[in-house]
Amino acid sequence: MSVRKLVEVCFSPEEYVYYKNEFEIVVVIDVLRATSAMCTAFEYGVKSIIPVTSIEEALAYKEKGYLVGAERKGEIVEGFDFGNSPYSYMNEIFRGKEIVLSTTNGTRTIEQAKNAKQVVIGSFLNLDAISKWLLEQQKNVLCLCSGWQGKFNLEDSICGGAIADYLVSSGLFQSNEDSSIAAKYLFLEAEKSYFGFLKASSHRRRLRNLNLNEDIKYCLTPNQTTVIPVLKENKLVLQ
Ligand code: 3SL
Repeated sequence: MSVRKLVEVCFSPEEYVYYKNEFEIVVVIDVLRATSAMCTAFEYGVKSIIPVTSIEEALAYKEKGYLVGAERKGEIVEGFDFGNSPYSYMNEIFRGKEIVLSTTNGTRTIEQAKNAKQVVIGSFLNLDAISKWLLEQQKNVLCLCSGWQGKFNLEDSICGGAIADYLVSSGLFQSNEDSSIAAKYLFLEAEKSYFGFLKASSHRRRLRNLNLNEDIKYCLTPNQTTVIPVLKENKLVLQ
């Protein structure tokens, strides 16, 4: 009998320390909105994205002439070209370009995971594509949720639960951790309407207060792209 691979869901980057080393592939998830924005950027022709954690690093790239996005607490940081709205990447100016992005949680999570054998970007937007690709790889997978400033969030956990459920349903993967079981039940409850299920969630509220309801709807609509961004030499590129 062949041994099944592992798929687990880690609820926040702060807990990553308890999981690292066991997993060959880490899927970084920040549904609202960093990893959704990244998937959209690749769908619209961006060549690569350099994720950076600090505003200072982002500024240094800007001074070198790069197109640079920076977001903090949902808003574009003053002086930068764009933030985290997927809609801002639906623009021909990005085609073929290497761009730079710094966000509140998403790029920080990528930084934490960067020493894993493989880091890939997941969201609802590329849910089927990434789930099928992970199944083909036959490696241990960790879905690493970005959460919000170290805390649990619903949307990333549900997306992690969706990926884990797909892999476990194949019979070729298993989950052992309670976080993964909880994520799966959240996903099963939420999948009828992610938008409805997340109505009261903290980040939906935060973004709604910034008039970003359209971004939320877009980010919660699965399978709008088949891109699989991967981290290679500290840059995200297409798989
Ligand atoms: O935290 C992040 O990386 C962002 O996705 C947050 S926001 O959606 O831009 O508010």
